[in-house]
Amino acid sequence: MGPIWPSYFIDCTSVIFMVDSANITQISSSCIQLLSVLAAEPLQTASVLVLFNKRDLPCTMSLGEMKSLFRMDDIIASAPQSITTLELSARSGEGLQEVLNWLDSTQPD
Ligand SMILES: Nc1nc2c(ncn2[C@@H]2O[C@H](COP(=O)(O)OP(=O)(O)OP(=O)(O)O)[C@@H](O)[C@H]2O)c(=O)[nH]1
Ligand SMILES: [Mg+2]
Repeated sequence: MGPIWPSYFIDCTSVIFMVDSANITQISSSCIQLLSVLAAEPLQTASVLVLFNKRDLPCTMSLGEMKSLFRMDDIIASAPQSITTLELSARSGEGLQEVLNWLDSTQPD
């Protein structure tokens, strides 16, 4: 669905970019998609959450390994946006509270 994402960028103040961390074969394309989202003109001042999902499944890499494959430190250092990374299991709900806290913190008072 990546090609139609830009139709939703206008007036967008927060972005949650969800990565399927159980799908190793999609990691490089996911990283490229993330870079194109971060480069989009309407999103230059958005708050961005990169969310590594499906952390309940076995055989997934550690969050540190995922972030290293994404070159997340370089991305955070060079992107104009404020970027947060969190891990989640949408199935078990583990990590969900941190996501809600992040969402709450990005809303204007
Ligand atoms: N184990 C687990 N399954 C999840 C989690 N989040 C979503 N799913 C399941 O993942 C399936 C949806 O596939 P996704 O890969 O998330 O969705 P998608 O990328 O739009 O679909 P594909 O193109 O098939 O990959 C559903 O069966 C969900 O129940 C999670 O945190 N843990
Ligand atoms: Mg998928």
